[in-house]
Amino acid sequence: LFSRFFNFNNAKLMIFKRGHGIESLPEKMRQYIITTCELTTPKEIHFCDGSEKEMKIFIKKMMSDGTIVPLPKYCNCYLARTDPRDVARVESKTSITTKDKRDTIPEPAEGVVGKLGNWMSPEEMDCHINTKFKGCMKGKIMYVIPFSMGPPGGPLSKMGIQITDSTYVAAAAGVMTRMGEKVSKLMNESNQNEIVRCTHSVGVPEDSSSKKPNPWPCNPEKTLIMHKPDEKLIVSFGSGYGGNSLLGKKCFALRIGSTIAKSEGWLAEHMLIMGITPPKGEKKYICAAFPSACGKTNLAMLTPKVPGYKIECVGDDIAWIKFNPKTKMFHAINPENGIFGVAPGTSCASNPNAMRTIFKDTMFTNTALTSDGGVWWEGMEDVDEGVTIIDWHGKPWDRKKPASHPNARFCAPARNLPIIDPNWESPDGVPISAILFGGRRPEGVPLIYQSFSWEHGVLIGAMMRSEATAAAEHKGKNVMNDPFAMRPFFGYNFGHYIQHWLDMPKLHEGIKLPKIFHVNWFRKSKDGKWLWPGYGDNIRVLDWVLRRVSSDDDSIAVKTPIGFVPKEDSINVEGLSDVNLKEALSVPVDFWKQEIESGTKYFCDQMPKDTPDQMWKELKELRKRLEKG
Ligand code: SAT
Ligand code: MN
Repeated sequence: LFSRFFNFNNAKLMIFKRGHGIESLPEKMRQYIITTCELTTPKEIHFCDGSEKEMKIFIKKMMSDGTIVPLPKYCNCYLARTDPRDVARVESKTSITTKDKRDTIPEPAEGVVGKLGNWMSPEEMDCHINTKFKGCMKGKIMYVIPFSMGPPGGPLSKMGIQITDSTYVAAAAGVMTRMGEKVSKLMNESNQNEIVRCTHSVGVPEDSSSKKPNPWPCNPEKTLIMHKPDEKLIVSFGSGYGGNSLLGKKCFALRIGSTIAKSEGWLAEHMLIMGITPPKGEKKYICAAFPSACGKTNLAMLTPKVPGYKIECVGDDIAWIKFNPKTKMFHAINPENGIFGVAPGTSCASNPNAMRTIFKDTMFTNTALTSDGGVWWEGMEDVDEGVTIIDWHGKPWDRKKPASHPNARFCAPARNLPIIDPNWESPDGVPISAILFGGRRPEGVPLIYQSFSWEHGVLIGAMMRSEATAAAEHKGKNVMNDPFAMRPFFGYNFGHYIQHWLDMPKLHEGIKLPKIFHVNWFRKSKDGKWLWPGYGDNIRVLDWVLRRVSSDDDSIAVKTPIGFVPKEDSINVEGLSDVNLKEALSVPVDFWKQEIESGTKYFCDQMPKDTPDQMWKELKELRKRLEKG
């Protein structure tokens, strides 16, 4: 192997620990690395061992080439500023490759543009790989990162190898995944065909004659994020940002993950996982799916405003959910190892637990910098007097534009979270009692309602809509369909995905299914004021969920056409001043008739042939209930 590298491109192998290098990997992975090396021609290879010493090397390199600046106000924290063209996921450049297009995306009605993902042919994907990646790592270090999603070796965990030419990505992968030696050893004992291969390049080779280092190389014109589920292959070019480049996250854990989950009978979802212990009751775990930048991180680490409740966080973004034959329940793991949260809006008032987590061992991206060596963003408490602010472009802040980018992020190890759940690394996962769907709905959608059945709950997930956020390239505040909060992350045809959810009771005999709810913290009154305080007061809503889960207590619920809604006095509003719970819980019939029409139109337009019959049936029953009033 060594000689092959030297023969082909003179790559210098940098292997930090003898005996645990690339030569220790299984054959298929070695071949993958060799082929990628031959195509991309890096000057060096760095096989990541995941050690602290290695992280220090990454940090030093990024400081010297200007990718990051240190934040002396905190402990081991840094700030990266990206190229302003590379600040969010690019959904329009993200595709899935299957032989048959219909396996990837539903066929829309004639004349309708499909909005449920992008398909690319195998030929086109091969062509992009061979042209875009040819020589793209010239003059650069190629990092090889063996990683595990979920506790290494666990029954719900999966492994991958990421190749990248970005030191920032290698460092972030060390926070967001379990990476290094422990995993590469495990790879030899596992089925090689199950290891997901993830190739990434920022798409800018280094020219030895260039004078100034480019602190954030990227190639926006040529950016593409491609997936081939059949080969468990992810190939990403041109972007160094978040979900485009940390391939273990959305690309593996959700897109490829959902295809594996489909074939193995489980669910890979865009959901937080949290434990809730009520004052005298039993601890329960729930999952919740909201679109990107709708407060999943805030809910996952909520500080209850009502005393006596205990919240513990398992994960804030992704859940792998599998039937456990012993408990007959769904159990979930958080496949990630870190938190990649939206910074703007995070404060001691909105999310004190995040604020206790992120000023240690954290990499910030596109936040503002303060003159006392800290960070700042919109929504954070004011800086001390005399402290000045440099905006996310690195210029003195002129206060006319945001100081921090709206999709600015913090990337912190999950273990630093003071309320991390004691079972967060349990290889078998935690038992799930309820699933919450939600989104930003300024109008019509009650604070909370509960589905009548699993199948009705699936319809609620499928009809989810939310105001667009800064996590992707969409502009404005229009309400968009985001079924299951998975629209940007489906790895296969959404119609088949719905069917897979519907099949759960059939696939797992005797399963005690989680109860399904829909929440909306974002409803506004006619004069534009929030109807619900949100944040720490959301515990009042979670308390109702727990009571419904524990006893199906009908005395606390009212049946409405759209589902069970809390009886007004069953939500504790003690200590809240101007909350109009009646309005927050109301189910306006005309709004809901429209909602059904737009839901029906969505299915008819987007997947006339792939919508499962059960969905049409659920829609029909919902319509009937509403008409009866
Ligand atoms: O940029 S990420 O995809 O990692 C974050 C998100 O959109 O949820
Ligand atoms: Mn997310």
